[in-house]
Amino acid sequence: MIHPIKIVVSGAVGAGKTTLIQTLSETEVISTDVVASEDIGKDNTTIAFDFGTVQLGDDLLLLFGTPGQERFDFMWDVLCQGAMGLLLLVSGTRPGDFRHSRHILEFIRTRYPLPYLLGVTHQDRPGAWAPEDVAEYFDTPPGRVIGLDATDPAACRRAVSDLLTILATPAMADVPPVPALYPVQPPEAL
Ligand SMILES: Nc1nc2c(ncn2[C@@H]2O[C@H](COP(=O)(O)OP(=O)(O)O)[C@@H](O)[C@H]2O)c(=O)[nH]1
Ligand SMILES: [Mg+2]
Repeated sequence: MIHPIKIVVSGAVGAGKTTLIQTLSETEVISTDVVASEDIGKDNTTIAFDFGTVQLGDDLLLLFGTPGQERFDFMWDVLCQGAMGLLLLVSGTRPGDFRHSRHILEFIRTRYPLPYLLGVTHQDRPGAWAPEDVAEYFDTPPGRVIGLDATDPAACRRAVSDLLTILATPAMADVPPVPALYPVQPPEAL
């Protein structure tokens, strides 16, 4: 029996969301990348979502990647509806984005308290932050953080499989949202 499980892949621009979905997907990725209209440090940006699928054992994962730019944050709400888990990607080579990444995690989890895993990408690059150090920055247990190279299929499969383990472990799935750094609007204000 196949169980489709919707997973949201989020994170700041350049974290590796599109790359991870392209690396993992066994079906042709639906992508909404366009040429960036402003300088965001790379040529293309995702404006609505990326969508791919991957089968892991009995589970069919539906992967929805969010846009990274804040001006598209209305899409985060749309994409989180019906989701069962959140994979938040953070580039280990862009510590300047950690604060914004933490804000994204809070923004999503105050509206949708989804079980989550932090994926620290670019682990194949010299000087990348180690997952344990990012866990400390996010004030989150080390078991909720994994390091990966988003271009490596085995590493990406390990990340989503760890997230599935978290979903299946009630004690981990129920962790409260990370403490807020910013005041966040209550859901009824949306
Ligand atoms: N070496 C390496 N490059 C990566 C990794 N993740 C993403 N990239 C590259 O970083 C750039 C931004 O990735 P992208 O998937 O577009 O980021 P997004 O904005 O989160 O969708 C692309 O050139 C990717 O090929 C990684 O883990 N290792
Ligand atoms: Mg993208």
